[in-house]
Amino acid sequence: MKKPPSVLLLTAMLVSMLALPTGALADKPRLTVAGEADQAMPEGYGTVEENQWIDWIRENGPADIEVIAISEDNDLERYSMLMASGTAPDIIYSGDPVTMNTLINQRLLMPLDDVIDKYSVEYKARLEKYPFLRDLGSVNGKLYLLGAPSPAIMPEQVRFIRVDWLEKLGLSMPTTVEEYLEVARAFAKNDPDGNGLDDTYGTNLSGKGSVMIDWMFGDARWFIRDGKMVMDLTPAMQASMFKKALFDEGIVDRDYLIDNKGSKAQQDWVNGKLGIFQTNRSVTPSAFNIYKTLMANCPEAKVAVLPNLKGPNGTFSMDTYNPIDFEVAVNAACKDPKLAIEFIDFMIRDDTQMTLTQGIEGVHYTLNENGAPVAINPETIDDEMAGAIVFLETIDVGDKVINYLDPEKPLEKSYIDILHDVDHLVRKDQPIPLFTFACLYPVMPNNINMIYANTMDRIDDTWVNFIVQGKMEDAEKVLEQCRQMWESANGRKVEEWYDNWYQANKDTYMFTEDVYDAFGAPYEK
Ligand SMILES: [Ca+2]
Repeated sequence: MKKPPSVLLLTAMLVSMLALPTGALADKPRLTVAGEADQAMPEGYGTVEENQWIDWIRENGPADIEVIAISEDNDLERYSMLMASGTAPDIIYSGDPVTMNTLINQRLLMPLDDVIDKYSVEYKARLEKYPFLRDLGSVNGKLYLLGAPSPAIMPEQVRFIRVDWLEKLGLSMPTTVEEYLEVARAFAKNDPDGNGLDDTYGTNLSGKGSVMIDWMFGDARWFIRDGKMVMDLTPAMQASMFKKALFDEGIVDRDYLIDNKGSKAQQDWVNGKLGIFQTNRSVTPSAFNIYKTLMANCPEAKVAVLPNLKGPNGTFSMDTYNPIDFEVAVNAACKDPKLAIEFIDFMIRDDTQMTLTQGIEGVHYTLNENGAPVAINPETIDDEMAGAIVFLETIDVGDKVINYLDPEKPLEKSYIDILHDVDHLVRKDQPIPLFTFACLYPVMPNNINMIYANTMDRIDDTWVNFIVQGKMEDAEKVLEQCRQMWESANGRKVEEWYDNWYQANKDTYMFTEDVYDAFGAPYEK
């Protein structure tokens, strides 16, 4: 039995309370660190603030840390409150760029250029390797935000298709959005599973289905055209007409709006009742489990990856994992910036990240012949790792899954082949439809964002209404309504702000093409 580190910690705390700092831990300076309040801690594994991994960080890192749990939902509010009372953590964590930018504008975060220059080893090396991290993490020429780049742009979303159904119905693999509709229609109507019942769906609008269709029609809303940033609502109409056809003809489950997470669609897929599954579960271990379940239920199934489809506005890469995340900063009130950056350096070291994501070698995992960690107790590993603080992690999701699979086993080999095809969904010759990757979108000031977010919500609702209860021939009329909504909500102001931003940044910003250049698509490596 491994001795729980918390006993060691308790001893150390007692020792320090008695003012007899003899252990190494008691000598370490204190640092407060934001933790994720939202993670559910399994019983018996401590809390977000106190658990075996926090103890491990205290023992192995440069600081005696105290974790302050912050919920993602209202983190700006909470940080503002804590900062006002001088009790906010030294290390700030947020996945929300609006939170980070607001704190920067209120001068509540620390510029880190000098601190990194003087004291950092690891993050300094990261900045040298990825110089764009400095530009993108800076506001008004000062570096505030620390980021993690991925080794490549990794595809996240995918369309799986039942090739055995194509064969049975004498159809070929769709290559355009029109062919996609035809095939999905046949999958829903022509009894591809041969049981004589009308019990199959062509594809799914639930879960990621709806946004994946927007994407397929290039509905990016913002477009760079003739040297200007412009808003265009037309692709949303094209996508909505396509969705309406799927809905009206019963090619999709008409209850898609209540299957928000797509779990019903996933059930249909693994039960052999869905022909084209639009999902973001492609390269993670859970995706392989879904595949395994389908193959157990329907051993005759043959699954392939649907290539990117040509639509009226082009052919686009599938949506990806964020190639860069900026999620860590230092509180302007931090009294020991040197310690803060040393702590961050410790946290981003490869060996630290390995421990905090996979556990301790020999206890939680062993390495397979690819050098990939394999959990010793797969059933309990998630519980074991709960509460570990992991940030600025550089991950290569796809490779990781491939490394878990054994090419000697036919089922796993077939998923390795599928993963290779998934890699081809992200490609420079078919760039994503956005002018830059979503994680790099400029943050609008509050008053502008308010107009934008509220109006877009209303426009989205209008299209949903059109899909479920409108008339197809009214599509142009609905588009005109949406345009008027945008006009009367003062949308011009948003367009003005966006174009000003574009004119000021067009020569230096990282646009879609630059991201492809910097990271490369996975199969181009
Ligand atoms: Ca059937």
